[in-house]
Amino acid sequence: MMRASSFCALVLLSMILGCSTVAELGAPMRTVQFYESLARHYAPIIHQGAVSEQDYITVLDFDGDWIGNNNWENMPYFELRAYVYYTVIESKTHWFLFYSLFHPRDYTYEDCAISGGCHENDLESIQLTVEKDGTPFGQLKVLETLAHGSIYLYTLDDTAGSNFLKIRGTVELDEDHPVVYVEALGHGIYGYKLISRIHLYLGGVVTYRVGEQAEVPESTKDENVLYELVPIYETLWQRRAEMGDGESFDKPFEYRGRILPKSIDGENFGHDSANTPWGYNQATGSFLSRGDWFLDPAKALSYHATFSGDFSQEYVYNPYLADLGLMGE
Ligand SMILES: [Ca+2]
Ligand SMILES: [Ca+2]
Ligand SMILES: [Ca+2]
Ligand SMILES: [Ca+2]
Repeated sequence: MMRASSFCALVLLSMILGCSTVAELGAPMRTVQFYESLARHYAPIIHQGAVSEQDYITVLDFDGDWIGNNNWENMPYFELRAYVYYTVIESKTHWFLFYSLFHPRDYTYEDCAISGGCHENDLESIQLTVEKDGTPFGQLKVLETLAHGSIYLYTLDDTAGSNFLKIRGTVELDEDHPVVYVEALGHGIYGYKLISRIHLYLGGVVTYRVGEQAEVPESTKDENVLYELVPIYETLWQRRAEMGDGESFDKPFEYRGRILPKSIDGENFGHDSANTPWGYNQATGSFLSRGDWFLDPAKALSYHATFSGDFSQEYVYNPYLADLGLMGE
């Protein structure tokens, strides 16, 4: 995987070669490094329900290729090293930190051949909204977690409130790291502890924390596994044009006149069933559209929640809208 040091070297090389880089989009090197340290500062502590190794988090290319539809088959033959995808987008008043958890399989306790509930690849995500208050890492205001068809909203105090989404609870923090709970099997993410029959009687919990290396859990009860952060912009986003059976992604959709894949390519027990980070359609109501949660988070959060104080929808740094030619539109 590409580490921060090699990423910075790549940015530097790209600048020398005159390629389009994040540096040209108004983010000098120190800013890219800052965004990584911000993402690390708030990186979630993940309590992952685990019935089997199929519940371990990893990267889309865990099997050494970027083909989506061989991941179900390859899962048993490769180490499931722990990674969490992330990105940071900045408005005039807030930072939006998006983290995605990937599993090669979404499965059921019953046999997948008869349950009808399984599919190849699985990506569930969270988003943090952090107010820029003049301190180095600002103030966390809101945690949102994705679980299947819904987005759940959690706050810290009354400086953020409900809007399209109801408040589901208070963000649980360990220092500045929000604590999240991920289901075994289907991998929905919640901000509160899950009580499920399967967790209690059949499985364990793997606890993941951000670190400098990507570890493999020793068992489904491993309480101390480190994960490495992987930038979405440098990995998944760069492959967004690779769509179709046998590619990384599939299911094109139109986002403000641009074509993007809404799914990771897959075919076991259902076609192209896992979303891309920019392909979610949950909690859109009558105001948002598919993709806004990731691509235009200031718009999405202004609809999902309310915030005391200024909440700007003007971006200082949004390389995704910039790449799509949609900044300022
Ligand atoms: Ca693959
Ligand atoms: Ca397959
Ligand atoms: Ca899932
Ligand atoms: Ca497909």
